Amino acid sequence: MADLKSTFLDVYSILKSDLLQDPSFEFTHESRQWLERMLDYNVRGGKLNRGLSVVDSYKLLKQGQDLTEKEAFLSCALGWCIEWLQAYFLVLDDIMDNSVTRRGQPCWFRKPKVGMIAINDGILLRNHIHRILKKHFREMPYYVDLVDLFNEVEFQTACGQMIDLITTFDGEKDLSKYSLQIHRRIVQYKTAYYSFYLPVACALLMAGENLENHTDVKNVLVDMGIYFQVQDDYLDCFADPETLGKIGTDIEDFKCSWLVVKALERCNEEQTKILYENYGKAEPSNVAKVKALYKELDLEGAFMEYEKESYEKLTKLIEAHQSKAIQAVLKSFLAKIYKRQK
Ligand code: DMA
Ligand code: MG
Ligand code: MG
Ligand code: MG
Repeated sequence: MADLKSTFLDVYSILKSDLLQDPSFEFTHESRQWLERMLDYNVRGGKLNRGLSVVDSYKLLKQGQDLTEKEAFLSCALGWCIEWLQAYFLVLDDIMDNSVTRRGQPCWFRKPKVGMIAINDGILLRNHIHRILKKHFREMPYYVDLVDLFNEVEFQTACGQMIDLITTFDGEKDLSKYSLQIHRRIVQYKTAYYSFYLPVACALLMAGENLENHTDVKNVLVDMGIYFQVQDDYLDCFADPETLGKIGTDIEDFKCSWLVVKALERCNEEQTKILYENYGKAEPSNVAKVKALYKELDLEGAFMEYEKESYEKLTKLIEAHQSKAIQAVLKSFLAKIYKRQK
């Protein structure tokens, strides 16, 4: 594992240096320096779960056979494309969510010399994915499918972000429109496809598979992604920001979070009033009242119950799959996120 991570990081250096020498642009010292700093700040610093999953999944699909040097490089490069996609979405998400920290440091747009330049940096990160794909995968038989996959998943994620944002900012703040169905739709699109389906789909394409034959795998991964975002919503309020690397803003932002939906289900009349009066306000005293109510309603208990049920449901779905290799891929994913603290 330590070995895999160091190979993975070596590939980052290669991809970065390609991008810093991209012949389609005449870099100056200054622009190259900006780009390098931006990449190191936004792409390299995460848990790398999504990226490493491509390599892990590809290995499992090859059933323990050793990867050739080229296969190892390509699976890492695809993993990094997902990390680039994630960096692109996060840089912009933090602006839209008015967030403060990410991965234990200030959000990129909060850096004094960055500000709204971060928007264009996000666009550049997005472009880099296709620079990398073109440079390293152009000759591969699955190139077109790969480009199409990244485009599809990016589209779905952007639509998920759209419904996250318009649900939040749709005129008057009205909690009564929030429900589990709406929540599910938001998180399916904004998180599940790019975080869970995409890494496995990349590995499947590399292994020569046709994605149309794997809709069952996709369905399990989408369910897993929904569970992952419920964890994200839970941790936003209940995790220690130090461990999580980010300070939660869902209460302030009036987000349709799993927690507020569950709270609405459990509130009596008086508690509902407290929630309506305090949810979606930036003042610490309002936020504290919402958090106190969440405790009172035992949302920690509700979440633990949900977590257990999801785990059991997902395990059953995985064990029903006909291929042992794919079962192994899916199980390793689930093991990585079950009861995660960050
Ligand atoms: C994130 O949703 C989704 C994308 C596509 C970045 P979020 O705003 O809950 O994420 P975070 O809690 O990391 O800001
Ligand atoms: Mg956010
Ligand atoms: Mg967001
Ligand atoms: Mg969140």
